[in-house]
Amino acid sequence: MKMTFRWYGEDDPVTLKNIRQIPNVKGIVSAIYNIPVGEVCPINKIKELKELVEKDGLTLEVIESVPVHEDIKLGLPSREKFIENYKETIKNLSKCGIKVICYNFMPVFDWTRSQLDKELEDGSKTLVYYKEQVDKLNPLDGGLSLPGWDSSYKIEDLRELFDEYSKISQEDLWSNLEYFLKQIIPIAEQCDIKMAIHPDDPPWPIFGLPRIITGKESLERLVSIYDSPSNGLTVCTGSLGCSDKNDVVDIIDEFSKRGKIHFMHIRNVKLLDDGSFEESAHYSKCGSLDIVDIVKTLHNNGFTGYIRPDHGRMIWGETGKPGYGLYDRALGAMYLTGIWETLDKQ
Ligand code: DNO
Repeated sequence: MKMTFRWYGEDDPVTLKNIRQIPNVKGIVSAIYNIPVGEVCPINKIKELKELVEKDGLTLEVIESVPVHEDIKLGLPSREKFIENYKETIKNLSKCGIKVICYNFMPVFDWTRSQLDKELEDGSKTLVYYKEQVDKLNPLDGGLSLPGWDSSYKIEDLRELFDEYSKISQEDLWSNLEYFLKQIIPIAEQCDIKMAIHPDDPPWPIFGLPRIITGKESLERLVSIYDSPSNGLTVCTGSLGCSDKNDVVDIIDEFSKRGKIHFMHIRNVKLLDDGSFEESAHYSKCGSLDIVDIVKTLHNNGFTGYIRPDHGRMIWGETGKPGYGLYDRALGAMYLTGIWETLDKQ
C-alpha cells in the first residue's frame, strides 16, 4: 500500500512541510481547484501542482476529484461536450504521471453532514449527521452551506437542477453513469489511469435526490458495466460504513481480491440508533468499525493501492477546514501504518 494525505493546495493551512514530517506518508492527494466543473484541466496547471508537491519531496499520483458535470448525471444532450472535456482531462493528467482519478456520481450535493463542529465528550470537535436535522433541511430555502458542496449555486440554478432531477429515476441515473463510463473507460485504459468511483456519502437518497452508489450490490453493478482494471473503486469506510446495511470488511474483501480497489479512504464512524452517525477517532474502540479488520483484509489480499487517512476531528485547538486538519489525520496515518507494519512482521 502507499500511504497518502489529502492537501487542498497553497491555501490549505496544512502545509506540505507539515505533511512530509508524518512518517510513511509519501504521496499527496489533491486536485486542480478554481476551474469550473466540466472544463478541461489544463496541463500547465497540473504540472505546476506536481512541481510544488515534488519540491517538498512528496509525490502526486492521485487526483481527488475530477468532478462530473451535472448535465452528464442528468443525461442532457449537452453531456457530449462535457464528456469530451473529461476525456481531455484524463489525457492531460496521465501525461503528468497521475495514476488514479477519484470521482463521484452524487447528484448536486457531495458529502453531507448536519454539523461540522460538534463537541465530543473529550473536547474535540467532529462532523456529525443527525438524521432528524438533515430531514428538516430544505436546500431551496437558501442560506444552506454543506461541506462538500459547490455553494456558488444560485437559488434559481438549484431550483432548476431539482426540477431536472425530479424527471429522472434511479434507473435513469444508472444508465447515465453507464453512458459516461462506456465513453471514458477506454480512454482511461489507453492512458493507464485507474478511475475510482467514490461511494455516496451518506449512502442513501437525501433531499429527494437519487443516490445509487450505496453498497456491495451497487459496487458490483458498477464494476460490471465495463470490465476493466481502469473501472474501479474508491472504498471509503466512513461513507459505506455509516449504513448498518453495509458490511465494510466483506466489501473490501470481495473487491480487493479482484483488484478493483484503487484507493482507500479509511476512517471510523459511530452509528447511533436512529440512523444518525458521528465521525469518531480512527481507533477501532472509538467507533462502530473495526479498523484492524479492515486493514488486515487489505493486507491479506495483497493490496498495493493508495490509502489515505480520511477525516479527522479537530483536536488540540486546531482550526481550519472541517475534517481536514493536520493533527488527527496524522494520528490516523500513524495508526494505520502501525497496523500495517505489525501485519508485515507477522
Ligand atoms: C469528503 C470526500 C469527498 C470526496 C468526493 C470524491 O471528505 O471524501 O468529498 O472527495 O466525493 O469525488
